[in-house]
Amino acid sequence: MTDLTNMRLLDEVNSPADLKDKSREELKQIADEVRQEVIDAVSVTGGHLGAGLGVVELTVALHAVFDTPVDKLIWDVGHQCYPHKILTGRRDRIRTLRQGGGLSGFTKRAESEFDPFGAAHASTSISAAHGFATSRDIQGNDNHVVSVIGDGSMTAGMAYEAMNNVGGDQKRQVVILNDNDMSIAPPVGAMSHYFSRLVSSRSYRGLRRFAKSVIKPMGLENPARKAEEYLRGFAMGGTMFEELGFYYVGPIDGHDLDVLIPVLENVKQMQRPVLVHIVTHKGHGYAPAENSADKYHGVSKFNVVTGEQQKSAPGAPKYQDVFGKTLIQLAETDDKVCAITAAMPSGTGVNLFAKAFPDRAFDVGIAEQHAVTMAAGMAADGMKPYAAIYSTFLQRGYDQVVHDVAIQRLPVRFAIDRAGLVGADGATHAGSFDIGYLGALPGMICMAASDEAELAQMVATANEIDDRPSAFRYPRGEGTGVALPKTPTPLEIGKGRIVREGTSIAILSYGARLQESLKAAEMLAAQGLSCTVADARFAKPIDADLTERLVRDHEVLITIEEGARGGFGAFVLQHLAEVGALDRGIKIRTMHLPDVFQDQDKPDLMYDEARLNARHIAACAIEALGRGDVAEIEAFARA
Ligand SMILES: Cc1ncc(C[n+]2csc(CCOP(=O)(O)OP(=O)(O)O)c2C)c(N)n1
Repeated sequence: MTDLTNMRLLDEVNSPADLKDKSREELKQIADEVRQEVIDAVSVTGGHLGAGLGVVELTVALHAVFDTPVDKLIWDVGHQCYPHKILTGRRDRIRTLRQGGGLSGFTKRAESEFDPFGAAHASTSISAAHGFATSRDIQGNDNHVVSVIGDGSMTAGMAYEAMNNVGGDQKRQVVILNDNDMSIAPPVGAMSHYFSRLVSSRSYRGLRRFAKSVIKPMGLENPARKAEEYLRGFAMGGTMFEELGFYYVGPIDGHDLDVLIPVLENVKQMQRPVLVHIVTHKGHGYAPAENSADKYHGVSKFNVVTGEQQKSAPGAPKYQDVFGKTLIQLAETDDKVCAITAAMPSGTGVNLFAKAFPDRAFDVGIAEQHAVTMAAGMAADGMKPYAAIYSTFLQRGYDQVVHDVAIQRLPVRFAIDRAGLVGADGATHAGSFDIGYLGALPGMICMAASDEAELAQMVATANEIDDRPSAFRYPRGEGTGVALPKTPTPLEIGKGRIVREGTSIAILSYGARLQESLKAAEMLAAQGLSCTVADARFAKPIDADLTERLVRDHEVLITIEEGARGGFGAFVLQHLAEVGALDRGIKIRTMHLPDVFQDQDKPDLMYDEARLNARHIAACAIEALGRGDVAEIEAFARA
């Protein structure tokens, strides 16, 4: 293992330009040093590890061969870009990855000129690259455009929309297919089988031998040979990509710089779309990652020597597991219940359901649009599909929610995980918008769970809703530790509940800010200010009686939600306006996420920044009421 204190070659690399004069052997050493640096950094920050380790050699080769940032290098998802960050002037901040104020865990335009396009959601790279290539040609520039996309991300429709366009236009650009035979979970679908067939073909094994015996000695020292002819020797199979208009090269060993560099040098000379199929191993070069089932896709802090990850103290069950287990309970007596995930089986708890009911669980790949419409089809044919999709990723399937589900009033159940702020993954992964975008749809039923017992009841409620779509949202992470119902019972549709009775201030919470609302009520009570706290449960249909009663019987109404403006608070205001309840000048405040994309931090600190924690709620109440002491609230919060 490389000694971190003695990384002499990597110390000389402040930008990719510093790779240009390095020999092949030096580049190999730099790759080893980058790998060690990634392992060491992620061991203290946590984050995406396996994917980055798999592209260390590719990253070195790309920066050695191409002239970034003039040449555009676009990483799909961006979770594999830590080696790229190390080589592009961000090594000094690499131990701030995913921390508040630190480097993003993905590519980000605002962070570096070497990140020409930001990402974090999958399968956008070929489209973005095609935009760069098209723009380049219009402007008469001659830079290269390279995108790197994983086999998992190749399961999304967007990648094919882009390839269709690129192959038709024939603009010069390079797509690297980084095939490690993994998504977060093992990859699914026919394309995955197709890639495996290409890779396991005899020609690939032959090529590896060929690469060792021919490329190394030959290198690029045969200028008489045209690049295209030279590469012909490598192109085997790949028919599908060739049919789509790409020049296919591969599969080649993505960990061997002696293969990668000459191939990229040649590809660089080609005047058309090229697809280079490289084979890599997720977690390459770090045994604990290589040997684990998920290849250390995402890790917490860990011990570099043993690979052992820091475990959080066992606490309340995770929301995602409560969802999975409740669905199992329902499915035991209801053979129509089934679950769909878009490449996130463990993240959504669908893995638990899949174990219990393998025939009724479906991982469709990174294909949220397809997942939603497939669920619509199943619902139309009498099944009870639960589409378990993170709030942020459901954004990609929105037209399908509108056009295929809502307009046809099909009873798809949307289990919306990661609602609200998510912490280290930052703005791209925050579940901010679903309340507004689902609440706008006629006929939709929208619920939010204030704790894990409520979630269980909502899973059961959705099971009963057979004449229209429904959705329930819940946060990332652990529940609050409340007892779970033995048999979850359905809730009355459109009815909230009073959790604490008071007189002056009413806090109407939608979702998991309920705990902070209750804490705020305590803070206010300490000042003699009496507070009602209600759990709205439903944003649609809104609980008209409850909302109207709260404004009628209190001096101040505060709504609070873990979502963007234009969500629950807006629905409450619209309802009250429509029934004339605002006409007499009631004091209302809507608390929601701020109108900015918040950078990553610890979730609690992000909620602090969003001013949605207990002391902010209490301060908001005092400001609206015109009585009480905000300074005292601060003191209470510190105590
Ligand atoms: C639209 C969308 N859905 C889901 C995800 C979650 N996700 C992040 S990485 C990943 C797997 C990507 O697999 P692959 O492209 O093969 O890259 P690898 O991690 O194997 O290098 C998934 C499903 C996402 N980022 N974007």
